[in-house]
Amino acid sequence: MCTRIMGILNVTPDSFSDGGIYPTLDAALDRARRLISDGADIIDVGGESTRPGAEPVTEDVELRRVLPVVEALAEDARARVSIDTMKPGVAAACLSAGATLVNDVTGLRDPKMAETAARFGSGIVIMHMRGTPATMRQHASYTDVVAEIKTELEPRVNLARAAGIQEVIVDPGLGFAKTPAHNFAILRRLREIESLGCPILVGPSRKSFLASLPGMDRIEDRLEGTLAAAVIAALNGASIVRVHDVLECRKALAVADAVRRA
Ligand code: HH2
Repeated sequence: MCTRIMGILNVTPDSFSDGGIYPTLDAALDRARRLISDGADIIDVGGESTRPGAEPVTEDVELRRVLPVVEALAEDARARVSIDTMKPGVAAACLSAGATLVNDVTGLRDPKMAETAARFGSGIVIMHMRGTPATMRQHASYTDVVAEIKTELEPRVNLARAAGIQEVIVDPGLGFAKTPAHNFAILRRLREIESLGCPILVGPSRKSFLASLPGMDRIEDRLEGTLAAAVIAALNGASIVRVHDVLECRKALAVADAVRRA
């Protein structure tokens, strides 16, 4: 069994770690090809940053950023294309351009999203978040973080299934309305989320919860921490990890996968 890797491709000016790095279609496609040759199974294309305090963008702006990339990548067909969006209109355009997975950080808050994914026969990633990227920090208060995430994800999973979506993936949403301590507890207790009956995706990559540990203040110093978190997630039941550093993660996960098989 191999843990799958979702490689991150943010075509935004303001993403927290790779914003503005791929300003042209060619630069974005070069990056995507690199992620694929490094071992990404899925490319997750995002056109709106979700970092705390990021400015929301209109559907038109988001589509102008992501659609040409999705079209070109879907044609290439060496990796599956996922669209990271909370807007059903963006999802629909990208699914008709060849994406086969919708990554919704609001976890189907807009009811049209489930209907859209079902209509195109696409998979869905239902991520846990409270509030919005602008307000989520105020909502990072739990009595039992893992139990509450499960309780809040369950109706969304049921909604997706009722809409007829076959492939439903859940994600506890590291860094979204969570303190560093919550994120560590989620990684330790990830298996408890398995009872939802869905594959689990985890996104630890370069995130600020790692900065609560020594030597990881700067984003560029978070690779080792990201790999440790990815390995722990894989050993605790994650089927997919979402990362920027695909080659390094592929090697780290090869060890985790070998240990799981041994
Ligand atoms: N994290 C981010 C964005 N999308 N999707 C899922 N399913 N899980 C995550 O943990 C997740 C996500 C935030 O990271 P990034 O894309 O690097 O930054 P930004 O939102 O600033 O573009």
